[in-house]
Amino acid sequence: VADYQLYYWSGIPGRGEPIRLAFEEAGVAYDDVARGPEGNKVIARVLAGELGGLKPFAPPVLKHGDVVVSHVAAILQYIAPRIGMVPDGERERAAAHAIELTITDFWLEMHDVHHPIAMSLYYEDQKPESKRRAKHLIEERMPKYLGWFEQAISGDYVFGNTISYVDTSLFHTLAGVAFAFPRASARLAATIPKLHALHDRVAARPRIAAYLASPRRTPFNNHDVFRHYPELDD
Ligand SMILES: N[C@@H](CCC(=O)N[C@@H](CS)C(=O)NCC(=O)O)C(=O)O
Repeated sequence: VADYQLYYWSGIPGRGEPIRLAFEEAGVAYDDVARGPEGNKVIARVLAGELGGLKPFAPPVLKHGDVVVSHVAAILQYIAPRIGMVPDGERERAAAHAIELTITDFWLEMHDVHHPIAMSLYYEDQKPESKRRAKHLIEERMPKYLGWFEQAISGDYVFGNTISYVDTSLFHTLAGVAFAFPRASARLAATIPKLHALHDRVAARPRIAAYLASPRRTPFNNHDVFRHYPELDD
């Protein structure tokens, strides 16, 4: 049993992936509990409050000793200093958290494009609204978010030459955008060269490359935040 227990749906990378990537790059062991024998049933128990402390609203949830944390950005903020995935300075740590929270906001918009009316309805039941929203996402929101991430990169990585959890999260974000909107993403590429270079640099790091080639990495699919519906990508 590892010191860190991650509770997140198996079958999708989803919002578990930024946390997995931080552990993988750090070379720190974690248990991906729902990928164990009990499968996704364990998530219902966690959401019912079984781990103690504050009952989580939604996964991902991380348990470390008697500490239970939910929300991607809060989990990363908690683990990063312990696993060496954020610089020491208070300014850098505050900036890292702000960037991760902005990634969270962007992911919600990437989700809401295929669920613009309700999460409880199928995409097929909200296609005209999705199409309308996709135009604004592609033309306004994607350039704004990705352009903002671009200007936050100060060197090879966000914090100069030191990799942090923000870089592994941006890597996965850019990969998700390319999966969901390959055409829009190709058109935007020239405006975000540093983000693309960062993506490739993260992918080539030995531990990340080994992870990506392993069965621990679940491919993107259409049950996830990032979904590929070609009709939205015009
Ligand atoms: N802000 C949260 C969002 C968590 C979230 O939306 N989780 C999804 C699964 S990926 C969920 O179960 N949502 C249920 C709901 O919103 O009712 C985070 O960053 O972790």
